[in-house]
Amino acid sequence: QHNPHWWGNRNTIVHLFEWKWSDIAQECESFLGPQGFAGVQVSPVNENIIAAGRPWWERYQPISYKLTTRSGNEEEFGDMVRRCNDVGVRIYVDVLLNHMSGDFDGVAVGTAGTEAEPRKKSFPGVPYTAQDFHPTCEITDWNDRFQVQQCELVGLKDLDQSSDWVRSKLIEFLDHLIELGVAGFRVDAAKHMASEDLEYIYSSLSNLNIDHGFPHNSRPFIFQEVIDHGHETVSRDEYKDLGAVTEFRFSEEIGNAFRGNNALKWLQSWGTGWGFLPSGQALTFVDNHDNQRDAGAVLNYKSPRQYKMATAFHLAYPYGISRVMSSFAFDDHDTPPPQDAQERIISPEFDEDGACVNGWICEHRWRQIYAMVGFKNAVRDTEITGWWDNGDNQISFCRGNKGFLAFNNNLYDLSQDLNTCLPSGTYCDVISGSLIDGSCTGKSVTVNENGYGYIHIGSDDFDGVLALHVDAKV
Ligand code: QV4
Repeated sequence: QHNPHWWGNRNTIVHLFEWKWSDIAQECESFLGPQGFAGVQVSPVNENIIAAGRPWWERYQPISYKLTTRSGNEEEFGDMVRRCNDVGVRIYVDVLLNHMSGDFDGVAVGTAGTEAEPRKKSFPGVPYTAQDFHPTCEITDWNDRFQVQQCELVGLKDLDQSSDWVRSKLIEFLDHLIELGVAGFRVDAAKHMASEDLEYIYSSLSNLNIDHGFPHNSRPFIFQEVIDHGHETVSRDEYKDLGAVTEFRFSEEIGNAFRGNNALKWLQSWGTGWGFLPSGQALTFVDNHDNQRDAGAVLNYKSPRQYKMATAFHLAYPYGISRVMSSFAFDDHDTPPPQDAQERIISPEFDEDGACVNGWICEHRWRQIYAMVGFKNAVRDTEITGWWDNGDNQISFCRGNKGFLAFNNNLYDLSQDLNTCLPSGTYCDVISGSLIDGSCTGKSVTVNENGYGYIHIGSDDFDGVLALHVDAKV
């Protein structure tokens, strides 16, 4: 279940973290479809606990499988899926199969109004009772398989996926989403569930809904959240044949490289050469909604120059199933999404350039990022050729004869003739500008009959990357 069921030549997923369904529907029609995005990962869709201050993470504490959250209700969800599919943008849902909510004093009331008593492991909205869960214990040793898979991740009531009842409820929930037209799932905390149980669940799911344009016998796309830094007892390799797996080493290493901790020249062997999963099994990202909040090597929107360079490399180098993060501004781990005085999530608003203004960051609307989504579509099915580097932090490469990228992460200019592998002509650098009505608003590069062009990226240019492709020829 590794096929993401992309439409046409599209090949990038965006995570619209905490967005409302009606806003995503609108975004599919007005932005994502036109810009060639392949799909959207949406926040959890099922009913969750209500935590004080409404932190984003309350959505990782399920109360039932009713489809009502702060992002909207079932009707709005169904409408979104249909409208996005209609413009060739797939929907992937973040699903919580590992657990229900953590402790809550007394009776909790969820976002759909359902009552539960998490302390007693009583969730009548499903229904689940104590016997559907593993006995309570704490994960203290992350290299102890039993603890990782049968104890409680941060105190979240740990479902027993080997039980027929639990399996049937999870399959029913996922099948309901398939019926509504989704293309697949991000499986949260997959590492905390035995791979045999997941295999049973995945293989029991319905085929995708043909009324939403999926071919007969299409299997749901699965990508599993397994954090494996390379030395874990429960490893990514146990899950990779069931579906794609999040490749966290990619995120850490790309951050290291573009922060300058590792010379860009080493990226020539990027991918499996770095010990990453085979390309078709790896879900890749510069940052995700968890590690963007941690200090460390991982880059996020707060370091925009390096972040844009890392994202350009991510989308230009043919490795992995790419996902772009779209965040809201945060100060700390608990910052809620943009919300009003009644704690309702607010809709993104845009300035005249299309950038988000009211607390939403919308990295996917940064020109340098959506232009690279277009680049990736334009060069699809080509290989890396013509690698060049200066032995340090200046690199360039071609994607067949369809695209060319150059990066300068040195403190001096990159100025020289380089092989772009492109047919002769003048190309618009889609990073510094756009091709509008046949003229380029940024840098242009003239390529001669031998495929060479003069490339300049000043060390103090606004962006440290330049990108040319055949769909942006002046
Ligand atoms: C607190 C204490 C615990 C204690 C518990 C007892 O910290 O030590 O056992 O109370 O009641 C929130 C709070 C957390 C609190 C917990 C339970 O932050 O302090 O525990 O609720 O009340 C998200 C957030 C968590 C949040 C959780 C549930 O990141 O902070 O916890 O949602 O709301 C590992 C896993 C990996 C996981 C990653 C974060 O291998 O699978 O940790 N990633 C996924 C998601 C992530 C999500 C979860 C899993 C849980 O990507 O966003 O956690 O669904 O690496």
